[in-house]
Amino acid sequence: MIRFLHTADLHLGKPFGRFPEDLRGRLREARHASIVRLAAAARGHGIADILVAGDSFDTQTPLPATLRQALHAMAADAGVRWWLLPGNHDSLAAGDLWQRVGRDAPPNVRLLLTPEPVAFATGAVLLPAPCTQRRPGRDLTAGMADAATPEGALRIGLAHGAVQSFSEDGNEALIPPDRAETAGLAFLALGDWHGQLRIGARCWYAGTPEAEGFRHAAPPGALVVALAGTGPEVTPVPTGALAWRSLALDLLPGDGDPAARLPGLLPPVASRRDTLLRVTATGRTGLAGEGALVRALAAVEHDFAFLEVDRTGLAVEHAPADLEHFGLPGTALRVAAEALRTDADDPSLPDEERGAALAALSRLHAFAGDAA
Ligand SMILES: [Mn+2]
Repeated sequence: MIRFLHTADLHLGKPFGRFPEDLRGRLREARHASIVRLAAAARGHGIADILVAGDSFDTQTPLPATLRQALHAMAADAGVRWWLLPGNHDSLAAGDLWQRVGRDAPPNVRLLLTPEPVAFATGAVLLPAPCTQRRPGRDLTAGMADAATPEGALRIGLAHGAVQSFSEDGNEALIPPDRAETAGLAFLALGDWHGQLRIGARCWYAGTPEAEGFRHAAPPGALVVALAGTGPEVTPVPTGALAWRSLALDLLPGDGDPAARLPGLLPPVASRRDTLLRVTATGRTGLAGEGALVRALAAVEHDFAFLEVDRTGLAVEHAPADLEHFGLPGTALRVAAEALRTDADDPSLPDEERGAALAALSRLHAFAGDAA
């Protein structure tokens, strides 16, 4: 039986510019370490071949250290063979990149730089469709149907690109979702989509081996593909070192202290250093509830590799009784709070100003709580 590990979109050297400086280094390092984790996953399943369906590198001009250290990591386990396909980020237009890889690659790294069939194993042939440039503008898998392979050989396609367009005008560059069937492929290993996705029984996106956002629900990993007589058996195996978790917190006024629910929802303390967490608070709450939530999140913020709180869907309401919180009438805090409350309620003011007044009132509420 033919078995291999299908991965894609390692994006080695990705800068992760939207994250804080020190976290960027950890995210880049995790991408590099995914080489070791993929090799270990292959080993663990008794697999000798790893197919990378494009975008091994994030740019056409990776730093020399990114490139050399990646090749050294691949060389570390000589019992595993790596098959690298140029994707849209590291297309054949990056001539210098592929020249450097060709010069420095260890014997267990094979490059798929031409759309010619390549002997893969006894009875199996690879049909690579390397990206010629960032936007090739045509379906590079079109030639797979006509590719001549030995009688009875299993045909395994590798390609990088979209099967579905979200733009209105038709896109001729799309890979047809039934390409595996129309080209007589036992399996079509795709890259480009960064989440793990099954297109058909014989066609999958592997997704990135390490997550890069909160978007994809499936845990990042690679696919163990076994080509049996009845069709491929595809088994996802997790490879992510860092966990990206989303936490939804829906608040209702009068549901007591919403912050009290938080500890039960957070991941275990020991895993937090390797967790990036996004908390999305929605619903409605009072000033006290909001303040308690802000304090509860601030108390755990530094446990995590990253904590992002989205409160745009949370409506904060204030009540007359809230004013008691700011001290006696006539005192400085109380006067400031009353002025902000008046502005927050003033229908003649633009929404933006009313929102700013409410936000300031809520900050002042938290401050008064700390000062008390
Ligand atoms: Mn990609």
